[in-house]
Amino acid sequence: MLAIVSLVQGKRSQMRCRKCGEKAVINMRQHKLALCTAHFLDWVPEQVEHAIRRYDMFTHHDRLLVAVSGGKDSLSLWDILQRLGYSADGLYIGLGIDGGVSYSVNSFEYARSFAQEHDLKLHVVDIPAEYGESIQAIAMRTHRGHYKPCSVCGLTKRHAMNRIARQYNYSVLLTGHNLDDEAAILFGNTINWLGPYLIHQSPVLEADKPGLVRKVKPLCRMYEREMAAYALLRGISYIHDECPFAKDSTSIYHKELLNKLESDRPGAKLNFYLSFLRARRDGLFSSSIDDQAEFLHACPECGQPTSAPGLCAFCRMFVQVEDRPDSGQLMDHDHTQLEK
Ligand code: Q46
Ligand code: ZN
Ligand code: ZN
Repeated sequence: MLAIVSLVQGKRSQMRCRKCGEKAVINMRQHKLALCTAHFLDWVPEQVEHAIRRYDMFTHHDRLLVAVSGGKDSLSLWDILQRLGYSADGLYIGLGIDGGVSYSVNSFEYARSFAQEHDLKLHVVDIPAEYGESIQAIAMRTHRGHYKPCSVCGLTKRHAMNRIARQYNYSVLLTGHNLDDEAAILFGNTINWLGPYLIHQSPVLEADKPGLVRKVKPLCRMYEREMAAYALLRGISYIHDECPFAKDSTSIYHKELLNKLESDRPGAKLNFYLSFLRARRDGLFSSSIDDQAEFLHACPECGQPTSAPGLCAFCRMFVQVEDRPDSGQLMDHDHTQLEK
């Protein structure tokens, strides 16, 4: 409970729930809203439902697949979906990451336990078992990412998510990206003026090309701090260790910068992201630079859609031999190169 108390900012002892007057457990300065445990646990699903409807993400008739990593965001999202009455299955992708903390082994255990406790279906893709190599080994062999396997990891996860969603006829794939993730991605894309990535950053990535599954981010308006409080207050067990390769990453540095801004100006992160979505909706980012995404064809090896000539970027990793220059700059079909 100490961790929750520390989430309350400002005049801690006097903070009262705006809805019932009981002692508040969290103060969200960005919303000028303090809430007690019960009202906070009601408020979070209401916010998520609002985002689902606001961005037309899915309905109760869709077949939903949630990508779960064993972390607080994706497990909380799965929990919220149950509470909102959506039925959703899970997908865990084992990457074979150890990093001295048995990261993949432990994160799988949290995802598996959650599914078991709630009697939910969990698909598991074990990359080392299926492809014979961990993502670290692939990164070393192909020289993608200069000993940091994030480029290989992102490509592998996107490939596996789309493959399983298609194979089992899910209509929507959900990820647990929260507002802090989205704001950090947006910040990175903006300071580098990565036009194609800006065009495609959205709470919803439409399945607008054959072979692509619709992807949505129902937590895109939820602060990371709110999701941490939700997981703790709901008693959700999740992996607290970050992936060992997340350390010193650019996206964490961008998150820290945005948190400094947020602490001086509560709501700055949300405003940055929502203003971007409004500008994007109003056509500020022209689609004329989006030509690369127009010509998708089925990869001859795996059948997944790709804009690369010949094999898709994922399959190319397995025919790639030593000293090939880094091909990580090739754009994947969903333009999420900078995402986690
Ligand atoms: S899991 Fe994969 Fe992240 Fe680890 S290897 Fe990098 S991209 S940091 S979200
Ligand atoms: Zn209350
Ligand atoms: Zn392929």
